[in-house]
Amino acid sequence: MPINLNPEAQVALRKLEEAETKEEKVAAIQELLQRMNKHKGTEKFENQLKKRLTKLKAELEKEKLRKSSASSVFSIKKQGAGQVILVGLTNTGKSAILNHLTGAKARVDDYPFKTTRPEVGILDFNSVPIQIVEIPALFEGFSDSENGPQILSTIRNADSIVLVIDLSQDVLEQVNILLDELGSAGILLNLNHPPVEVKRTGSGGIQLRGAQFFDGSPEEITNFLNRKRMVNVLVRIWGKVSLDDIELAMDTGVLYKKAVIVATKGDLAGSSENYQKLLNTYVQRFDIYPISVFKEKGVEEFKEGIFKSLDVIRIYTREPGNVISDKPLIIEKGASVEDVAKKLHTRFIKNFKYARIYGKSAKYEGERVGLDHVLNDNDVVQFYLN
Ligand SMILES: Nc1nc2c(ncn2[C@@H]2O[C@H](COP(=O)(O)OP(=O)(O)O)[C@@H](O)[C@H]2O)c(=O)[nH]1
Ligand SMILES: [Mg+2]
Repeated sequence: MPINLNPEAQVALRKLEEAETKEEKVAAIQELLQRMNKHKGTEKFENQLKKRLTKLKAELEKEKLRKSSASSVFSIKKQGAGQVILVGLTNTGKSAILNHLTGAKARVDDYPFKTTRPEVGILDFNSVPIQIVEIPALFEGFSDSENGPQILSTIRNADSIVLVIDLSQDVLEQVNILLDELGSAGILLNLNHPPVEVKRTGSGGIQLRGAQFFDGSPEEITNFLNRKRMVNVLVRIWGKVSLDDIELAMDTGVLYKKAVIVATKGDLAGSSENYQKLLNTYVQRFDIYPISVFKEKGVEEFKEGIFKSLDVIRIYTREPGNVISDKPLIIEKGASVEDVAKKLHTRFIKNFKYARIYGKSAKYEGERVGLDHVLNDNDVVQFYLN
């Protein structure tokens, strides 16, 4: 802190020290710069402040881009039961997949980077419409390229991601590039949120719950939070975590997405060896579907995989005496009878007597259940109302 700071500026400086969000920091720096009596002795400090302001504004801008998915040619309105984005390097067969699954007419050829705008189609998966989107190919350094941030924000908005890996090329390098580029946009695939929550409380100092799960001493956490000037926080830990995990959990810009891998061009020479390599490294983390669009191999399994990646279930409904709906209701995994009722009509809740279930979640066909019964994929729910 520079000496000879006028009292007004000192007040502003205190505000800056207490500022928590980037917006608050920007406002505080601007106020400080305005209120500060400038002279030789404050020059260096002034420059530091300006630099910090520029950096903060740039970061805010980037965050805004990340969050905004509206008003860009790269933002795609969702349709159907879910939006699935095909992400891969150029020439890996994305357009061929999109066309084959949906009947879209994206250009397929050997010329690189020919898909420059998102291409969209609807896959009809046993009467469940699923939106498939091909975005322009990724490459190393993509996140810093002209349309990179917008396209990455499109990916952030997706319900699930398909990594398209060409089996006739170096498979591990492809996955590495894709994971790197997505990671630098804060998109993490098939990873769980670390088992820790850090919440600001406004009072009460630093409270630590579940410290026994932390792989270090509680003081390390306290020191870390102090360095971040976080004074009143509740840290809840419910599984093994490191300091890095805690920092990751505090980053609201990080998104955890579901993803599968489709391994393309399985008809080409060398594809089996490359498929093995892919399995050896990634089978734990990703479901991997080898296909050949040319030979129409593996496509049905891949469609199932796409559906599975959406974490939704199909529920068929029927009112007593009525026939079963032919189009399923699509609802998130783990949904209960109550969630289904809510989707149908308020009277299904208000006048609910009980429901009968036919399908995997029923102990026996036609089991009588209440609103809190948890459903399975393909269950039939029959409502009985007052
Ligand atoms: N052998 C083989 N080639 C394919 C297959 N799918 C696509 N290709 C070829 O791979 C090249 C790139 O395909 P395209 O779908 O345009 O790739 P994109 O750039 O990822 O959209 C084209 O020459 C396609 O004919 C496949 O299943 N087998
Ligand atoms: Mg293409």
